[in-house]
Amino acid sequence: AQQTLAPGAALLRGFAREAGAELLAALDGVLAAAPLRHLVTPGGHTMSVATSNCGPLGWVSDRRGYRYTREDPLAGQPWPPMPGSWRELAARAAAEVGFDGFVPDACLINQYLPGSKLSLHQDKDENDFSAPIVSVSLGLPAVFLFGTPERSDRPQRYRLQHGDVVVWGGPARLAFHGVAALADGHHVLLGRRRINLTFRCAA
Ligand code: MD5
Ligand code: FE
Repeated sequence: AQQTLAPGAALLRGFAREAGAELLAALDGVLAAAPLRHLVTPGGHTMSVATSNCGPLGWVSDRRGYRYTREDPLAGQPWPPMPGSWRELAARAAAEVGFDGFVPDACLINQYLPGSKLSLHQDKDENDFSAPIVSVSLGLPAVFLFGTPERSDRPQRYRLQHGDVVVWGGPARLAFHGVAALADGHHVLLGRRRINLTFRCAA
């Protein structure tokens, strides 16, 4: 079942539910090579969400700005490879809503603990806005805030649960969005955590 949140934004409820445990089996290895860290924004705020990356390119932020890099600045090494099971799941989800041949070159990993949030923002550090972004929610549920390309428009709220996948493309690609402070809880596979994987074509 596919729910259209807005033109270009498709919610595939439970699309990654069956693969969830297999996706998570690859997570520890990725994070051992590229540990989660709290990035600092150009404005000097430390993000409450902890992030890492895998794949050829990874998204980073520091006082100098936001950008994609080939190396993890923490490890001084290339980002770890994107697990095949992750890339395939993302490609299947994209194809399900008409984006055939989606080959992401970046996977951003966001970890939310109770209280972590992501303020309203646009994703515009990628070079090609015609490619979609695929987002996979795992662990604790979160309230996703989904606005429009206009910052002042009041966002709609959607509860995203373990296994939910959203494909953002077309006119939704530059919508303002964020995640409300994570409520405490317990998930059988992830405990007190929410993990979001976002697959992108950054180059
Ligand atoms: C998250 N992450 O739940 C979200 C999922 C980020 C981020 O926002 O930048 O790391 S990705 C949601 C997304 C991506 C691209 C477009 C839109 C939403 N949108 O149009 O709303 O950690
Ligand atoms: Fe975003």
